[in-house]
Amino acid sequence: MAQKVSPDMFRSVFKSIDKDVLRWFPGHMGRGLKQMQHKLRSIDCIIEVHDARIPISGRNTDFKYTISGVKPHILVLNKVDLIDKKLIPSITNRVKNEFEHVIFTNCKDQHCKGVRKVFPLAQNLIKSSDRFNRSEAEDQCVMIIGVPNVGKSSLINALRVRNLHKGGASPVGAAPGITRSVLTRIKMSEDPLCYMLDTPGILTPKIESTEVGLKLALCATIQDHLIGETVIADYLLFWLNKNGHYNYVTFFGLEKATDDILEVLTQISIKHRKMLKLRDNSNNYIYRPDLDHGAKIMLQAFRSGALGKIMLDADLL
Ligand SMILES: Nc1nc2c(ncn2[C@@H]2O[C@H](COP(=O)(O)OP(=O)(O)OP(=O)(O)O)[C@@H](O)[C@H]2O)c(=O)[nH]1
Ligand SMILES: [Mg+2]
Repeated sequence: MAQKVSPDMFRSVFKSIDKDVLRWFPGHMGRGLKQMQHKLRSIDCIIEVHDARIPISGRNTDFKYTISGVKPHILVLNKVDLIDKKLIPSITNRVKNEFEHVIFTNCKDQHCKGVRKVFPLAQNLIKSSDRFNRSEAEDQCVMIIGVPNVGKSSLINALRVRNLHKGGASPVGAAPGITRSVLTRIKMSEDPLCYMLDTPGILTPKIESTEVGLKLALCATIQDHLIGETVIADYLLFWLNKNGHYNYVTFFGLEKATDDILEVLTQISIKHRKMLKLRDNSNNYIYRPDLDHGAKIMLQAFRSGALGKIMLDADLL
């Protein structure tokens, strides 16, 4: 890149947006939370899964009061393949006051060492806990909780394959809200007899700030259409410029780094030949770049890791 760029050349704050659009608490989440509370008596350990790209932001802190209480608790930061591994010690350090046990996982990797640690750690914690009302129960039950789309069902499937090599899988999908109710128990091991319970992703009904809401949206934990792909893509552009990540310029074939989302989306739409066919005032056909499609491509590039390894909470460490 010929031009010398630095973060102070770009916006320092993101435009304010209506906070109501960031709130997503559909009926299945309220029902799911009730089902989870109902099952609590039969749970020995809680595994909370969150997205490693936002290790500090967007966790549902209400879980501590409504779900986990005094049960052994493990924080699994999943999608570690999408962040720079060098950040793992500082993330662990940042969350250590809240979580004694933190494991980083990539559930898409069959050989992930983090995934391998989850089951033995849960076993140890259950063994060393007094299990309250369940001290007589022979089977163990672990509940997997977290906000939508962080990989809860993927973790269950990765663990299930590892320990049993058979049995029913939990449905997984790229959009948030795939698991919609507390599902039947999935057997993790025969000896000791241990089950896992998948649950629907549950966001906090009150998101603390616009920035947290937009980070959650960028990581696809809130459905895109609620906020709009263009707004989320604009936040991504803002974040990339502010944090000095300019590889989007070459990736999307732009001339230079820019703060103008319309310029970026126009270029992406043209490059991908995504055009809208419209009629002008004289009723002739004209073609215009499909900016919504451009925004979808831009978000997909971030979410798949094609824009590089990006940890959105880097400034909070
Ligand atoms: N890159 C990457 N993607 C992952 C990983 N784990 C899961 N995914 C993807 O993340 C998406 C969501 O996975 P799910 O397992 O359905 O997430 P969930 O938390 O059960 O989602 P809900 O049931 O909707 O709350 C899917 O597209 C998975 O393929 C991971 O470690 N790395
Ligand atoms: Mg799920």
